[in-house]
Amino acid sequence: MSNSTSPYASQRYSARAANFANATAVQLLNLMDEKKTNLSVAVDVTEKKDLLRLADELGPYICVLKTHIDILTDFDPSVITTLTALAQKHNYLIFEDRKFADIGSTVAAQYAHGVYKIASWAHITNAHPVPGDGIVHGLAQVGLPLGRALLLLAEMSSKGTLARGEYSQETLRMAQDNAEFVVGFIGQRRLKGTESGKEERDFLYMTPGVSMAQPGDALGQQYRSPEQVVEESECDVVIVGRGIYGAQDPVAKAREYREAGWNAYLRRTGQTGRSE
Ligand code: 5BU
Repeated sequence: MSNSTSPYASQRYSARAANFANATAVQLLNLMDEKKTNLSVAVDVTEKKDLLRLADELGPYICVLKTHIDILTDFDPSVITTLTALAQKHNYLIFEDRKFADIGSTVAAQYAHGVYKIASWAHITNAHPVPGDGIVHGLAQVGLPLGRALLLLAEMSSKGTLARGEYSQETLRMAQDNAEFVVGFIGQRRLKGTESGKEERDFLYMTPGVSMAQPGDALGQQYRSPEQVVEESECDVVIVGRGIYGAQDPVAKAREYREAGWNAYLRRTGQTGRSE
């Protein structure tokens, strides 16, 4: 077992479900242990046929499907109907990586309305904390009645990110004050609850910028391995994009990443071996 900085990092996902009041967080933690996966795939393709095919093929290996719905060139509402059916078929959650960043009143409208009606289908979405608590309150007005969950961007994977240090600690404080709806973070490491001066509580950490093959890309992306993310940095969900959907055989790659992420979790939590 690693030298844990958080009492929650050494607990099993399903045991941690009891630490959350939010039904979506509870569902996610339970299904991760059931399916034996802490892998999320970022399916950043621009045609609906590719998105839906990958969602179906990769579904058995993932706990979360991460979307950027606004990069589809041929979006229509049937995409949502099919994505929702696939999520049920394969028992995973959908995370729309929308990165809301405006005042509460505006984000509430962006979340509920427009072409995509994100709140109506995305179990999880995320927001930058930069506007202050109002962004969380605005999104919660729409999302909480629907049982949705929010992640705050505490850190980013990209080179030169301004989301660090005190900014990240303030993000933790914002989550602690709004924990009914904010179930965790997009981040690169588990933040210590006590650093914000508040009582330690459990949050989910989902981490993009993961590759077993590349150190980064030409546009500032920085990659780390599943082991670094899950064991060293004590994050919970490994998010992989091009490393999986860009491979010749995405299913084979998804299996590899799932195995690496899951074994790192087993080691972190002191469980030995792996039962398929
Ligand atoms: P990649 O192909 O594995 O590099 O894709 C990473 C995905 O995660 C992509 O959808 C990004 O928009 C997303 N992402 C990220 O890379 N880094 C971050 O800090 C955040 C999101 Br927040």
